[in-house]
Amino acid sequence: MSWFENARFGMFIHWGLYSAAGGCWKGMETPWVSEWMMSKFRIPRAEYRTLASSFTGENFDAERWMRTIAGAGMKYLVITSKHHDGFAMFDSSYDDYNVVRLTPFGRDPLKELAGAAPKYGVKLGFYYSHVQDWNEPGAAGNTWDFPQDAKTDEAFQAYLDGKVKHQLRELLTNYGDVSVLWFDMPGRISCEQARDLRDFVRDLAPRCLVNGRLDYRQKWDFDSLGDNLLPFEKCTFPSEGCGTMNESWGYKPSDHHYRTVPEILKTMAGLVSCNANYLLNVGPDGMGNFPPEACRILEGTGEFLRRNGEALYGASAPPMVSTAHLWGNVTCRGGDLYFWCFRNPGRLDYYGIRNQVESAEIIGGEKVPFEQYSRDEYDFHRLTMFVPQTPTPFVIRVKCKGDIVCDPYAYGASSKG
Ligand code: FHN
Repeated sequence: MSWFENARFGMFIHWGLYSAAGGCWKGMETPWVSEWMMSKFRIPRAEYRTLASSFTGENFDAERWMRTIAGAGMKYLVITSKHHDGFAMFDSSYDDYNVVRLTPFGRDPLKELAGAAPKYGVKLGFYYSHVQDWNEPGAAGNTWDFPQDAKTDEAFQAYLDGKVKHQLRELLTNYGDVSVLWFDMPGRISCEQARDLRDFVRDLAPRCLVNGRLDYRQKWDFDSLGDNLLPFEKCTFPSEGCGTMNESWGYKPSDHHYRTVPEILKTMAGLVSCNANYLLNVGPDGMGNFPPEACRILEGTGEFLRRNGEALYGASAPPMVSTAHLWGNVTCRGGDLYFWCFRNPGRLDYYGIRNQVESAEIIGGEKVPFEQYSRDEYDFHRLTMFVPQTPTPFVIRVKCKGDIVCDPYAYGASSKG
């Protein structure tokens, strides 16, 4: 798990046939996320597959994607190898319903990404929709082509033993080191079926991590938090939160609800200060372009992390109970505390540190004057920082003598700000 817990920041990519449609079907636009278009419009599978002819991928360049990912400060990538529509974004011998056989693009993007990833120090993971598959009669989801009463336990098991295992074997044997298998929407899977899939993955790729959405009754290798949710307390198990930059996971050109860079950084801080990774989604279009708004956000995170990365990589929640404050969040690495400030509190009081504080400074900026006050008989310790005017967001590094020793139940911090 150590690479995963050090990495803290990864890219999620939703890329599939739906990317070529951008949420529109026969002049109608889905009000929902674009990758659910087939289900929301109950598009017959025979018609949906015609979308393949407009998936050109002509601007796809694995090296460019990897440069963007690494440049944004991300350490791993999880890309849809098969989303709920059942379309394989890799060369699968299971059937022709895949990107190589059916689209004018005709290439295997996962192969090209697997080739480029090591050069950029990016670990590769595959999203795989294991229960929903709208192209298969025995899988969950498609009740417009296949009657619900045909979805028997036997049919579902046959789907798992057939398509799912066949394709997982391909993914885990043809693409070098796969670091994560990211399952989603476990729905009807039983404990035994989930365990069997996990064992299947372990046998083929012992080091590949499996996320908690394999089956919600267990957390598996790491817990997948809810979409676009922040934990409200520290995670005690390796965890990851995933989120969108706008609303849709798949490409949807009409969705301009992009968060700002400080908002994205605030989500990042909210997650890592609770011990969770951040998997941030991009939905490229059918030609393989990242939306320009997404590129601007990724440049912004990269720029921030080139300066402040020490507050993120290998960092975790501080030992204090509270990690979230009105001005921002606190992370910790060894004897250093990092105060991610999204508004300047002016005077910042932080309670509970028993160590002697050696220095406080804005990373890449000014020193922060501070004083410590304690009443040992009450185990009362307060660090007061007088934060100079500086543009937000910024991070204050507080160096303590030795590893942090604290009164974990101290308030953590309060401030006038
Ligand atoms: O239904 C999917 C959705 O399309 C998207 O893939 C997200 C990403 O976490 N997962 C499901 C909903 O939770």
